[in-house]
Order: sequence, then C-alpha cells, then structure tokens
Amino acid sequence: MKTRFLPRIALGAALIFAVSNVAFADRTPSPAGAEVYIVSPKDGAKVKGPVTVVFGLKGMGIAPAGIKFDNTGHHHLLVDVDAPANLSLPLPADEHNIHFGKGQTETTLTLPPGKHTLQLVLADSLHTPHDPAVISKKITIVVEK
Ligand SMILES: [Cu+2]
Repeated sequence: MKTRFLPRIALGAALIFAVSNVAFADRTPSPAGAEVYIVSPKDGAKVKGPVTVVFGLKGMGIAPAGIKFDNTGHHHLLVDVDAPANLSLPLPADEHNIHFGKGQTETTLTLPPGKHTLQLVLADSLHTPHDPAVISKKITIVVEK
C-alpha cells in the first residue's frame, strides 16, 4: 500500500501544478491603440426590443475561440453586469457574459422593458482579456414597451 500511495500524491501535485500554471499563464498582449466599442445602439438610446447590438473593433482582428493568432480575439458582451474586477482570468459564460466564439460581430437581444447596460470585452482564444484589456465603455439603454 505504501509504495502505491506515494506516486498518487506525486501525480496529484503534478496536476495541481499544471492547472495553476494554466491559470497564471501570461496574458495575450494587445497592440497599442486597440479599441472595442459598441457601434449601436448609442449610449442613452431608447429602443424597442428586440435590440440589435453591433460590435466595433479597431486595431485588432477577430478570430474564433480556440484559434490563437496575434492581435486577435473574440467579442464578449456583458449585459447588466460589471466587468470582472480581475481581468486576468477567463470571462465567465452565462446570461450576463455572452461569448461570441464563432467570431460574430453583432447580436440581437431580447431584453425586458427598462434600463439595461451593455459593455464589450475582447478576449483571447482562451476567453481571457488581453493585456492591457480591450474593453469598451459601458453604455446604458432603455428598452421601451
Ligand atoms: Cu469567449
């Protein structure tokens, strides 16, 4: 028993090291002047649903998730949520953090009437924001009935 136990601990330690190594891997650099922005709707716009959101990007290109290519990334739309405080980790994927891993540059949202915030974050092939982060201004829109 004793001889079989040790290798398992070693394997466990190796796995933990591998995982933490991934978590703290260097972030993908973004070029100077790179900018992501919401083309439409405009900040403060009153709109009727469904809302088409058009993504804008300057100084970088789009690549699908999983494809590593210099100065590229894919869009993430943050809906009614603040950007994560720690931008060195992969972005969550849920109804507030929508990934456009196929390289889409617009989407249509069905939002309930009222105020909503929208913000774009570009992230690399592994969904982690670049360094420095390429993140848009957070805009507020009002969806009318
Ligand atoms: Cu993503």
